Amino acid sequence: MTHSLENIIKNLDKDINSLSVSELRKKYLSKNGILPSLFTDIKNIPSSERKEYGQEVNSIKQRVENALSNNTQRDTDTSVVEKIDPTAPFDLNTSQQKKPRILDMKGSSHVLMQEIGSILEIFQKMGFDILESRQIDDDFHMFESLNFPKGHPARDMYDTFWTDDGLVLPAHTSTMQNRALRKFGPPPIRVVLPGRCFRHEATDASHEHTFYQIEGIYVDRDISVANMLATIKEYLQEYLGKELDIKMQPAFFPFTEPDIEFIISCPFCDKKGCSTCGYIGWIELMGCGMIHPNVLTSGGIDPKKYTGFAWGVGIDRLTAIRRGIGDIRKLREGDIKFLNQF
Ligand code: FA5
Repeated sequence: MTHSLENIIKNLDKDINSLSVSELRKKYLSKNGILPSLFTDIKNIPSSERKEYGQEVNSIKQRVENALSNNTQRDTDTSVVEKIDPTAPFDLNTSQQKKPRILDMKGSSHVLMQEIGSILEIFQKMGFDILESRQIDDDFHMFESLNFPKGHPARDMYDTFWTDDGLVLPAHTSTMQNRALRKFGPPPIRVVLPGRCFRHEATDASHEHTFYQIEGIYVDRDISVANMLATIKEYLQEYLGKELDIKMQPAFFPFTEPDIEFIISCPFCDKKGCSTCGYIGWIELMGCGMIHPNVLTSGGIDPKKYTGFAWGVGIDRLTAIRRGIGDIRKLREGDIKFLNQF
C-alpha cells in the first residue's frame, strides 16, 4: 500500500475541517492523490481482506465527495480558484493574500453615538434620568403641548415633514417635554432626552436636514435662571474640557420664558470667521429658557408651586467642536476613511 489506510482514516476528519475545497480535492481526488492510489492498491490486498478494504476506501471517497459538495470548506487557496463570479462582493474572485479591508474592521459605534454616550454619562452622574425621543410624533407633542396654538406663526420655524396621516418628523427633542413631565412628575424632575431631529433645511457646514439633539429638563421648587446657567456651564466644561468664550443672547421659543440662546466662540477660527461658523466667529450651540407655565400645566405640573428650565443642544455641532470636524455633513456621508478616525 502506498498509503497506510489507518493513517488516512485518522487524518480524514482533520483534513475535511481544515483544508480548502481545492486543497481537499487535490489531496484526495487528483491524479496523484490519495484515493486513486488506494484504488490502485486494491490488487495487492490479499483476497480475504479485499472486500473490507474496498468498503473503507469507498467510505473515504464518499466522505470527501460529500464534504466537497456540501461546500463545507472555505476556499482560501486562491491560486486554484476555478470559477469567477463577477457579482460576488468584496473581490472574492481575486487574490485573498490581502484581506479586503472590510473584513479587517471591527464593528464600532458611530462617532455621534460615542458623543451621545459621553454626554449622557455626564448627566447620569449629575442625577438625571434618560428617555429617548420619538422619531415620529403628533401635532399635540410637536406644537400644542409646547404652547404653539393652532395658526401661530411660530409654528413655521419648526414646520418639517408631515405624513399623509398628519404625523410629523420632530424638528426638535422638545416634543418629549410633555411626556417627560408626566412620566417623571411630580417634581423633582431631572431628565435628559436624546433623539433624532429633522428639518426642512438648506444644508451647510453647520446645518443638516437630520441631526441629533439632547433635550434637558429640570423642574423643582424655586428653580431659577441661575440654576440653569450653572447646570449648563458645568456640563459644557465637563464635556468640552476646554475654555471657550460663552455668550447668551435673547431668543424666542413659545415654550420658555425667558428664552435664551447659548453661543460659544468658534474653536476653528478663534472668532476670526470661517465656513463652520458662517464667518461670524460664534456658533449657536443650544436654545434654553425657563419652562413656560402653560407647558408645565399641560404636563400636569402646577406652575404656582414649581418652576423649571429646559434646553436643547445640537449634538452634531458639539461633536464637530470636540472632534475638530469642520463640516457636520461629513458625519453622515458614510465615508469609511473619515469614520475610522474615531
Ligand atoms: C430648538 O430646537 C429648541 N427646541 C431648543 C430649546 C429646548 C429651547 C428647550 C428652549 C428650551 P433651535 O432651533 O435653536 O432650538 O435648535 C437647538 C440647537 O439644535 C441649535 O443650537 C443647534 O445646535 C442644533 N440645530 C438646530 N438646527 C440644526 C441643523 N439644521 N443642523 C444641525 N444642528 C442644528
